[in-house]
Amino acid sequence: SYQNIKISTPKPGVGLITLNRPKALNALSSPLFVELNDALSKFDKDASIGAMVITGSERAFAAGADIKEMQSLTFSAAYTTDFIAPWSHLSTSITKPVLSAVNGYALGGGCELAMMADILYCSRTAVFGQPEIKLGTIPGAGGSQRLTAAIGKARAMELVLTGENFSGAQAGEWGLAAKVFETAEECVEGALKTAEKIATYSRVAVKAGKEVVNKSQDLGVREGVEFERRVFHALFGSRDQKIGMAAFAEKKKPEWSHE
Ligand code: CO8
Repeated sequence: SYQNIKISTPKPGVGLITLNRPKALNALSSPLFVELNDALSKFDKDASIGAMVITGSERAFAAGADIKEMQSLTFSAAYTTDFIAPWSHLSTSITKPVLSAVNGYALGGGCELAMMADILYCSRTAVFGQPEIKLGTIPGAGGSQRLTAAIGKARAMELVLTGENFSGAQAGEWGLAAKVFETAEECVEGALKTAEKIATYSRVAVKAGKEVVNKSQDLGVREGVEFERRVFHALFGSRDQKIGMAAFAEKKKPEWSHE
């Protein structure tokens, strides 16, 4: 029933969301975000799903927030309706791992959406950038913060202030992308395979793993290590820790309870 995205489950335990506004290079309009958030929540709640992948087309992951929608927006309307709020759903409410498989343009809000994912994969020829400066504005969905955390202040500042693009190959060299692929097809397949692998593990441990790594972005090292220790200790209360360690000792494959 979605108009702007497609969803499928192409591998066991994996939910795939494909952005699908080809005529607008997957520009991220408000209606698209309503659908994306709905699909993310449904997969997040679905016990058969262990991880998700967001992708676009070979030409565009997403060419940004929908400029035509924002063109006439006023400060008061943006402020009172909290215009950007729906964009936070992925990073604040989704607890299962999300991968982005980026091919073609990932500009502005498209780059920001890709960076909200827990793991970013791309093809060598993907085109990333934060070109908002050319529109008389700045990144508004976390781009300045996540890009800086991923590639360092020097490069991020240069990119945000010049609006210059960078390639998928550079994203890999700079540590923004975890893996870089030759073709779009390989990129999506690679993301699906990783998602499938993650989906085979204990949901409890995977959720905890995502949580502790993400906390490292907000906390200092000392507090982060303390947080990790608390979560690590807490996992001795899970059934899956007993199952996993018993299976190792007995040289068997663990059958996770997800409890
Ligand atoms: N918004 C709306 N429509 C878009 C967008 C966009 N971001 N990008 C492309 N389109 C549309 C074009 O208008 C065009 O439509 P039409 O056929 O009706 O004229 C169609 O998609 C195809 O695009 P082009 O003809 O321009 O295709 P080209 O291959 O010539 O160029 C580019 C591709 C280089 C990607 C070019 O389309 C472009 O520069 N797009 C805009 C990139 C950009 O500036 N993105 C940043 C947008 S601002 C932003 O994302 C701010 C995020 C902050 C948070 C937002 C909160 C809501």
